[in-house]
Amino acid sequence: MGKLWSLLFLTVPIFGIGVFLAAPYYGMGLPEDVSEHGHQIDHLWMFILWLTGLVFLVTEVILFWFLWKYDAASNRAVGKYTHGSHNLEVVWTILPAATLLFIAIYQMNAWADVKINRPDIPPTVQVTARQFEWRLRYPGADGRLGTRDDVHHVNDLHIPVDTDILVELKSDDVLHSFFLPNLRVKQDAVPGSKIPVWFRATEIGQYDLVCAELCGWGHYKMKGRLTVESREDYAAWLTEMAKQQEATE
Ligand SMILES: [Cu+2]
Repeated sequence: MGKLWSLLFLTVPIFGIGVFLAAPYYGMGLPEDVSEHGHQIDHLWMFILWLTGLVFLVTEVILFWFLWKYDAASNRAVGKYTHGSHNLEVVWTILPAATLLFIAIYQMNAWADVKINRPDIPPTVQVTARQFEWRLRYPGADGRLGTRDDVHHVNDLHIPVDTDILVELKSDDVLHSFFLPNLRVKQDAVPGSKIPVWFRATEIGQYDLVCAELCGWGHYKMKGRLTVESREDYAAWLTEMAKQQEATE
């Protein structure tokens, strides 16, 4: 009976690993990446997944082996008690520390691209998160934000393809998180701060813009849309929006 329990236990990690390996074939892997920097993020993500997956596999196999070998039914000997091993503790402290240090250094370029090396351009759009929508403000014909001809819009973010985009991110009330899964962009919107976010989309299409920070009862519906279009279509859209706005003023 004891052996049967250890086999039953073994099915859990096998099922867990199986689900992970099968997920991408059922459309449950990472969402399609349509950003210039996305492959760096995905690479780090996969690297950490494989590393932790491997550690998981090894520990589960060892755990299973001990369950199998030392089940109570076939082992009548009294257990041996120890007060720990200083050497073992040193090893299992140094190994994770070295791994974390390696990851900290290994990810530096990706971090710099996404959070430090800001493109030297004026903001493409100002995004203000509020309960529970995304307010968008584009510079009008004068190309400058914060003037009378700014174009206002809600939840429907348009950007040109293959162009550096600089978002000025704000929040009107509480913490939100500006999340473009297909662009591998996620940044908290913090009340009182203007936070720059930049990226470059490589594929024309429509994608999700969602809030990734539980921000109140309506968090679930704080959903916008990202439209990546050609530069011409984008310019035409912006002109059309400005015209509509003028007509209702
Ligand atoms: Cu939110």
